[in-house]
Amino acid sequence: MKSRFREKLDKGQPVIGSFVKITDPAVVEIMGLAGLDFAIIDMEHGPISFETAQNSIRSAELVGISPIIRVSENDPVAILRSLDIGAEGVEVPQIRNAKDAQITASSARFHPQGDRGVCRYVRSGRYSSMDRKEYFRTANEKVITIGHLEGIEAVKNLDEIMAVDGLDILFIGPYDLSQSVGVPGEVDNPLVIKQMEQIIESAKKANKLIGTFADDITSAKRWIDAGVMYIAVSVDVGIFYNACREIATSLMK
Ligand code: 3PY
Ligand code: MG
Repeated sequence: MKSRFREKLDKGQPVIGSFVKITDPAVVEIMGLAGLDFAIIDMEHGPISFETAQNSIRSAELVGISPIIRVSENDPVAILRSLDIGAEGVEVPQIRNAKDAQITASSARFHPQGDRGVCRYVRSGRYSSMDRKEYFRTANEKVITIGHLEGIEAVKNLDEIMAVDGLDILFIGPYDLSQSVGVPGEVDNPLVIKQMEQIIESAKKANKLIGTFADDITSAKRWIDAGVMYIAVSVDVGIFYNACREIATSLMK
């Protein structure tokens, strides 16, 4: 069965989610109950381990939100472990060239599309209770691969990265990109915006799906209008901080 995430993208509708750094699986569950399409369980930044991520994936499945793991680096083992514990997709930092993109694409799929390490005694293979052929076939069909373009090298090599089959979504990381153009953290700086707009235009011409991160709803709307189809809006800790801050500033003299 297709996830809501897949159905929306197939219909040409953008998918909306957020990053998760809090270790309690309730956070992903709440995001699902609120109607978000995906949760990116962040193992690049923050304290989340595979053991914790596995429980967050279980809670994602309870409420129909797609669990994506952002791995710490473009490492085939990190990618296969994320998929083995049940993530629907992997999001990989710092894709710089076609070789990086190829590593991500093939590490996430079994033969003949890739060389993902093979074990069916894991959660994604229902601990060996699933029919073998069915497991290897459906795993390749379902998986979503997302590669971060977040440095000038990636921008220079955009055409060769886009030519790699099997990288489903190209995700612009505005924060790392801002550092790469010399203005760390200034995600609204025209230097960053220009790079982002150029990547989006080239990707649209090549019929590639684009994703990005937005700090808030206003910025998310801007990128959706520009054609971004996978948009991560803020981070659990930031959302919680803003809500607490609003209570404090609204009610305290
Ligand atoms: C970045 O902006 O660099 C990211 O990785 C996502 O926010
Ligand atoms: Mg980044």
